Amino acid sequence: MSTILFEIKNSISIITLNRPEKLNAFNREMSLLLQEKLDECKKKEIRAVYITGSGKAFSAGQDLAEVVDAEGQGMEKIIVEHYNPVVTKIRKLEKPVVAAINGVAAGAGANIALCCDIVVAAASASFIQAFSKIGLIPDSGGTHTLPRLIGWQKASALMLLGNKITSEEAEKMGMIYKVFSDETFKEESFKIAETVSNLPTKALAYTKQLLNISFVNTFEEQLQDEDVFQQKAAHTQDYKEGIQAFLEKRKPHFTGE
Ligand code: LHQ
Repeated sequence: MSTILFEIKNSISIITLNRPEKLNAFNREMSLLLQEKLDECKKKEIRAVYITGSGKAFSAGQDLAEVVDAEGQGMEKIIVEHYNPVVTKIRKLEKPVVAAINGVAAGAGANIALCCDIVVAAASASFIQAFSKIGLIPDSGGTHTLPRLIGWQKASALMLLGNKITSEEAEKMGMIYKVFSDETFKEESFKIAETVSNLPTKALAYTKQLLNISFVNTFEEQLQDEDVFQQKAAHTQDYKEGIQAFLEKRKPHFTGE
């Protein structure tokens, strides 16, 4: 069985982390395969990506057995070849990425989840910045993403203490978008992917790019960049359709063009 399951349903790529017996911990194969599949999502026909885990976890982060394996990848390569490319590909992908957190998300597993565009979780899921417990620092962009999501103080405490928090706590502090009951989680989380897959893909991609650069831009620079991207959005077919549908009082049919 492959460590990453990949399926395309309508225009949605479904990526499932698939090492359930290891709580979907990342080994080299899984990290490289995930990168390959994220690259496949650049194809024009894909209009949304849905990432989840198989079994009871989303991901327990790095496979710790692989780190100490003398035959395995040295520590030097893990960040540069495994995690940095994964989170960079997710942020740069010009499609909305929905992370559906079905169970525990720990270490790099948590921070990969948190860099996605919309993060939703099952009520029984949990999040742990597990790094300090094993003498490491939070990676996969966590030290950049988490304080921006929930503020410096909460991020600092969660990263230093390495406490497990429930998905409901994560929702309350703004770390994730929504929690669904375990019973409805699969259906409701997938509905979000379906919804974004039918929206104007290019406008969503521009919005994502604007959010990315807002981390470094001044307010004035951001206003200029909004102008640039708004001009681009106004040249899309979907913009024409959106306006037309509004004026004709009908539902728009967006094609991603
Ligand atoms: C695992 C793992 C795991 C292997 C559970 N590896 N087997 C970057 C740079 C370089 C190096 C290191 O890492 C990184 C990035 C990182 O991600 S660092 C953080 C790595 N992750 C962790 O430290 C989390 C370790 N796991 C846990 O703390 C617990 O397993 C959690 C809280 C995730 C889940 O707890 P439980 O639900 O009680 O499950 P469990 O602990 O019983 O685990 C079930 C099985 O999965 C067990 O195997 P076994 O053969 O005994 O059934 C674990 O050994 C295995 N497993 N995490 N990361």
